[in-house]
Amino acid sequence: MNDDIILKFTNAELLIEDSAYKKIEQQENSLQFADSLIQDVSGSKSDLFILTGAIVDQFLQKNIANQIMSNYSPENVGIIDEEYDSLNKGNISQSKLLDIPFNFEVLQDASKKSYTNGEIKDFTSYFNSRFQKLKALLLKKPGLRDSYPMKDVGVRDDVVNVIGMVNDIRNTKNNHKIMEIEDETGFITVLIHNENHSLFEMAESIVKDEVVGVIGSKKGTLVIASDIIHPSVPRIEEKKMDFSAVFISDIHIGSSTFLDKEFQRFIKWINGDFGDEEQRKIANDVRYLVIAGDVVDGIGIYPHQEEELTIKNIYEQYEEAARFLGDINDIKIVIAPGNHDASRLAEPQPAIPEHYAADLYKIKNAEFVSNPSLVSLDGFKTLIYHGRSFDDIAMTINGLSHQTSDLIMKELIEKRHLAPIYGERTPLASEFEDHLVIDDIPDIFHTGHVHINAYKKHKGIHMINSGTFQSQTEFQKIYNIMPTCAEVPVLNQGAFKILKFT
Ligand code: D5M
Ligand code: FE
Ligand code: ZN
Repeated sequence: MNDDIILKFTNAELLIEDSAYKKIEQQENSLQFADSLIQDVSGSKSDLFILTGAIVDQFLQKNIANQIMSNYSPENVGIIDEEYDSLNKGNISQSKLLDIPFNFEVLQDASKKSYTNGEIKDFTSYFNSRFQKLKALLLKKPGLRDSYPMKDVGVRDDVVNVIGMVNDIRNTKNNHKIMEIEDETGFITVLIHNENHSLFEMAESIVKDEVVGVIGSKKGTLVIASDIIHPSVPRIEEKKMDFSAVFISDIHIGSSTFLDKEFQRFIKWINGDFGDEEQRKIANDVRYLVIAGDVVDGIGIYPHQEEELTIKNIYEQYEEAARFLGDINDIKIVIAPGNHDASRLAEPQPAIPEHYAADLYKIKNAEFVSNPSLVSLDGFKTLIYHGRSFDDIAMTINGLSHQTSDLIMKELIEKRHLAPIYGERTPLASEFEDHLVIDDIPDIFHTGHVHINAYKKHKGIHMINSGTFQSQTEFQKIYNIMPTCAEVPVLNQGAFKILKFT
């Protein structure tokens, strides 16, 4: 690698992906090119820390477009437009329905962004990406603007002010908390005293591998925390919603506990053919149906699953799903995978592969996205995540459970990460970039997986967990999980409603 190029990006505090590096190196005057690229990305408002190949491409295209525009003259205007259009095609809404003006856009999708080559260095890159993204968010917090590298904690006399990833957090014998955090330069041990009641209570929900800011004072080799700061979100301005969107997940088609009749009723309702006048009125302005994973029950997901399957073939399960969803008229259907679907299990899960779900892909108004993904529904940014990490959070944080997924969602929003705990039940792919960081603040956060409805508005964000169309399974009986079946959350012109199909 050309060290001068790398140095420029290091100085600008930008990580650079291999593919981006190669593209830059190919440029005629690569160092100058690197300078103008750095200037361009530093001027943009986004929180960018990893320079991807795609960003270099965009920059290249923008430069070509600028050149074309600077050649503008009345005689060649037609050609300019044509060239300019073709340059910008990638950014245009991905709506397949040209006759109905859906304003649908996929804003973030990890399906085709897997850079993993299986080497250990990817694992380091993954954590580095997580750390850099979250650190940049924390650096914007007033209390952390003066934070400094951890290696300096030992040599400075002033207030400790650092940002680090949590290596470990545990209770001491005297019921204080000890937390070890690290950054690129070192690590420190932080004591959270139980007499600092509010801080101690807040620290109950800190988990391994999240990134926090710590303000405190030194006492020997320890740092006594006076404040711990999460990346968090500001209160968002709520927009006026003049349409309705329906949120479901965990349909589990193919399972003997799939609620066939109830799902049929739901499909009839969404088409305006079922329910009382009020319910039909709601159906009438539904423009979007979002499905947050576990469309089918899958095969080989848990031991002896075949005994609980009525459709024992994955292709046929998706064919059945297509028979139901194919009946839906004039509504855009956004489909993300869950842990029962035929996608890679490690998150981010790419969209359900067409190979397994050919008939679903034939539905003209269906869109397939990754888990997680961010889409825009007529301007409403919707973060879709199946919710596998809820198992880890419910197991780790006292007071949180599958029944309180709204509180779990709030924790994830405040931590700005969808699956902070590494190495428990949620398999995370060791990608170059951490796609589970919540970079962009959504208007709607939709999850599933726990099979229990929940709703809360947090700082203006609608947080919705959609229940299930599967009755209680043998597994859920053992864990005493009582699912909410066939009760469907709807954002009806901005108001949260639940429609029952039982
Ligand atoms: O998840 C169905 C339900 O089972 C949901 O409430 C989560 C719970 N579940 C699933 N896997 C686990 C593990 N490993 N531990 C605890 N609870 C779990 P589904 O994804 O539909 O199988
Ligand atoms: Fe499920
Ligand atoms: Zn699930």
